[in-house]
Amino acid sequence: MKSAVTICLVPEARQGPFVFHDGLEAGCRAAAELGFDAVEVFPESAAGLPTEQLRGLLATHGLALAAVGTGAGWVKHGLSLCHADAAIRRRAWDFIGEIVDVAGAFGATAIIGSMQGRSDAAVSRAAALEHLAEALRELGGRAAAHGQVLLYEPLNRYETNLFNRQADAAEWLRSRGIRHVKLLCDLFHMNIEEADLAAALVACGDLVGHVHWADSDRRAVGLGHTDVAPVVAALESIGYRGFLSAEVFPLPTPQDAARQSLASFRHHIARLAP
Ligand code: LER
Ligand code: MN
Repeated sequence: MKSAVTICLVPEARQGPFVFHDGLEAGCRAAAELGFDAVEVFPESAAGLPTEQLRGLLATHGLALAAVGTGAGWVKHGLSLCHADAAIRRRAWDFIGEIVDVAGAFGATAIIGSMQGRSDAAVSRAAALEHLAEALRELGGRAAAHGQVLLYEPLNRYETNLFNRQADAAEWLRSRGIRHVKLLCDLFHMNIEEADLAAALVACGDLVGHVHWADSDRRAVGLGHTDVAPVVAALESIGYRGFLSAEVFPLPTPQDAARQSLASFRHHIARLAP
């Protein structure tokens, strides 16, 4: 497993659960100085990701790009894949598709989290799941053209009513035959929704594609009350080789959150212990 830390480039998401908020250069430098393997970036849009600068920073600092978030489409433009308005759904597809392409060029995945939307009075659950399935099929295929998968992230009940539990999402992906899509298992959301985090990960098996490495209070692992030892054992048991990416609040400071995230990663991934 590999370590990653989040860099947010969206001013509107400054209060969000991201460690670094002061630009790509400062974020990459801090990530590398601490010893992370990779960064995960939350850009304003595909066009808002300065790809040449990012390529240079990754090379200079020996970092990989773990994943790219798409949530700015929701935060800044109110786009979502299940919106009642077909034109807005189309814009959401396009917004995500462009990020899939830019991430794919770096050998990285794109994340669908808050862009999934929710069912409501205007969109029934059945209709919302049809919209989601159609989008995941299309965008998963687009990721596959880059040799990547697309990441779908079940969120807690306060953020979506589509899928809150990992195994429900896994079963749905399998039953619909949706390929090239894996799950982003965020330990913060899972702490709210799962009876047993480790069992949920085992049930998902090879559909686990990415992990947000966060404690129960969405601070760095070790600053809340989630017991991550069984989580790591479960990930090892299913042969997970991907990223544990710190998507947490920058508390008490960004540096502290990053340092604690990496320390907890090293503590629990024994072979990487210093
Ligand atoms: C995004 O990764 C996520 O976890 C959502 O809750 C948006 O904050
Ligand atoms: Mn997350």
